[in-house]
Amino acid sequence: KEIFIATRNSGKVKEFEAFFQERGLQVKSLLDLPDEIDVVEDGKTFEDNAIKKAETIGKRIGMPVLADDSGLEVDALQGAPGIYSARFAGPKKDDGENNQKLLRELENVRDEDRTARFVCALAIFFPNGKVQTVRGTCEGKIGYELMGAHGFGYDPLFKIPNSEQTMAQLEKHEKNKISHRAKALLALADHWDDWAAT
Ligand code: ITT
Repeated sequence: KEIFIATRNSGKVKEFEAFFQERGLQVKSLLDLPDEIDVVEDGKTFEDNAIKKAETIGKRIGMPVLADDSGLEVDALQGAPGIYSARFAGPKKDDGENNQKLLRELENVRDEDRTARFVCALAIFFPNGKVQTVRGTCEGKIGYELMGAHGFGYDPLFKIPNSEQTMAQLEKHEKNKISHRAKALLALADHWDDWAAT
């Protein structure tokens, strides 16, 4: 059995694989499809964008599709970069440039004011047209330097509460116990039987 994830982000794909393989499902994603299907992420919330990705791809391929819209909310930046996390430093910029921009913006912010959270909204599209969403969050603080080589995105700057470690210093299976994505996936698993039956 397969589950299709409407993402091109290989960091996300690896985390979904860890979750679904344990449950006997094989993960397919946009990275496995040759043609370029473009989804414009112009929603106002993580949920809006996740729904748009799941629906657009789901209607094309006619099977259940899961989509993830996620990002980092930094309190000292009034919730930025938020839904713009992937393109914080600009449309063609990479994770490294996004992290450098975040460090610059927080240059004069002291440790106690560097609180932040990761947010993950998942949308699941069913071939009967129904869409459902769940959300998971993970609280932390933005560090002063990049630490760790695991994970992706802002993980090397995201310090876990009551720990000296960043998310990128955790092994994948450890991140997958505490992350925003893991929490959203557990919420999805709670609802799955009900939603799949309707
Ligand atoms: P898809 O739309 O194809 O799924 P994307 O990378 O564009 O890929 P988003 O629009 O949801 O996905 O942007 C999410 C960004 O938020 C991502 O590029 C990271 O910079 C950041 N992010 C999300 N989850 C993260 C995590 O677990 N660890 C670190 N950064 C994360």
